[in-house]
Amino acid sequence: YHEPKWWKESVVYEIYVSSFKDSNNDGIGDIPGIISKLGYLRDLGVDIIWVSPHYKSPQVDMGYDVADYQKIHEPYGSMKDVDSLIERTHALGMKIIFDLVINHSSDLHPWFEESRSSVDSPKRDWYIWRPARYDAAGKRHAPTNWRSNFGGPTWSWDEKTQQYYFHIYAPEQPDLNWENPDCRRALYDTAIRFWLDKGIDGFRVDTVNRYSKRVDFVDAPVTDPADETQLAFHNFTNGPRIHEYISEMRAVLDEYDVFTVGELPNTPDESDVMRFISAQAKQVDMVFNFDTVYLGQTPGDRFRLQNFTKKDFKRELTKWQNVIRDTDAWTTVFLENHDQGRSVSRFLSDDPAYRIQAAKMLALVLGTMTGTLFLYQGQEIGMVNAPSSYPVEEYKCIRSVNHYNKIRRQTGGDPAALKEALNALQKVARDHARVPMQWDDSANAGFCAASVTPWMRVLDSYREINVTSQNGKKGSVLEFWKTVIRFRKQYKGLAIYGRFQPIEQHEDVLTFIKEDTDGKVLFTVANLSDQPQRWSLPSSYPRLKPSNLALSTRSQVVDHSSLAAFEGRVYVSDVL
Ligand code: TEU
Ligand code: CA
Repeated sequence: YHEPKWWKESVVYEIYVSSFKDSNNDGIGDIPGIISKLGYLRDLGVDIIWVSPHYKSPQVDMGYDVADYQKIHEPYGSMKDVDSLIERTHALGMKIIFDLVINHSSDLHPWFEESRSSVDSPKRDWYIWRPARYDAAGKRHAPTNWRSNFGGPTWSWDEKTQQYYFHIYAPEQPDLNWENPDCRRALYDTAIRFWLDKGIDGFRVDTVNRYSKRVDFVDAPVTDPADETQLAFHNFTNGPRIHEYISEMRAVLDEYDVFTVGELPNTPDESDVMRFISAQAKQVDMVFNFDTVYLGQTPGDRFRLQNFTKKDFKRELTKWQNVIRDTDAWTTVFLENHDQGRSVSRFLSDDPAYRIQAAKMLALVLGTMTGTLFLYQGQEIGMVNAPSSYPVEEYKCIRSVNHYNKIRRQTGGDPAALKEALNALQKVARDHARVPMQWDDSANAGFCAASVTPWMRVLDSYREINVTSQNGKKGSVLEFWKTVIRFRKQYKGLAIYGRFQPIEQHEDVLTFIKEDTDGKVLFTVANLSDQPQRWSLPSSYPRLKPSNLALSTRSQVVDHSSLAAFEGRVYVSDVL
């Protein structure tokens, strides 16, 4: 049903530059560090590497605040290093994509410095400026009551020119004004063409649905009277001109043979999503939907945790499989990235008794789903969240720090409230994905020399969870991922392109069928719980037999009707 394309069949691996591998022992990962690990990635079965923002940046939001689209963040290396990264990746038969962050820039980008210099600046209109509002008492207020994504208002006051500028994220990340065609053209040239001319193979497009805002700037309804700002992402997500802008950008990308994956926050609605991913609409080739990773979080307040069930997890995990099934649209398969806690900790269990089984079971499930498969560094070895004993000072992400400080301010430092805040960080902070990669069991986990202090503390779990101890070791998470990736490619007609059919057997067990055009069948069964469960091969698919076992998270399968805690299996009708 889905037209085959190289980027649909590829396994993409996200590299978070600052935490992947430090080559020169300054405690910060770098481009030469990535180059030194390309062989490892190829052996894992990776086809495409996605490099997190490596551009010049003051790093208020870890490089998602770009100060120059054509310069390299100095601690990461030089332009020569990046050129050779591209060349070496291609020489090993892999492709490479960069992160495209053009909804906003850094406040230190020369464009913003020019824009803020005077109301008459030729670049004034490249950012979003509005006058203040004044109440009856003459007190100054922001143009709207909208809340930004990292907490606090979406507007910051500029003393010099006596106006507010708009920012969805931190005040140091002013939004570019996409309404201005000169600004758009400058972005296409400096941020897109410049890198595609160097031969990269596409982009991961940051917050692709936020370029167009409502420009009438009306207040959001007051849902949180205690707060000075209100939940307002509807006003700056999927705005009125969004598809016009993306079409224009797509025409630039189509000058090259590349692919794009867009990030689609706050867009649960199927028809909204289809407008981005249907092949006919020619917007982006696929998007990241966050339905699964939002589980347990409250919209607009990530750290207000809620309970969720295995049933919820199954529903969200399979949502887009069902939606795209009979369409020309394509999707992504992922559970981790640099903004999320570790999947094993978030959705299953990182108890040492279970975490290996759980990580392998997720590999098997993701590996048989339709969509382009994305892995995040460390996921392939089953890395887990920092433990609850991890002190709050170790959390570095702007979002985590802002949240904790807000609770401290609001409660006057109430110990119970702070404990709850720390508990939320331990579950869903972005920091868990940003700690150094665990390469071996030497001090600092082989990320940097033992004598160096890495920019983020290495998790103590590196002693048990690291690449060296798993590489070549039968039964390890890493070897299992290699097996799953090989399997996925060998059986791509089923695992990648097969028609998805959910089968419901038990609340805590995920079961689904994939069928190809020749009538071959794949069956995935996965126990999401820490209890043994019963299951059966679906009788409506008589071609499936116990002897068709193709993949299993355990070395020995004794019983074809029960599963141990977190066990998973795949059966394929023509495997004998
Ligand atoms: O994130 C976009 C974004 O809006 C996230 O807050 C998203 O809603 C959330 O991660 C889903 O759980 C991107 C980058 O991935 C992030 O690292 C940046 O901080 C952000 O853009 C700003 O550039
Ligand atoms: Ca370094």
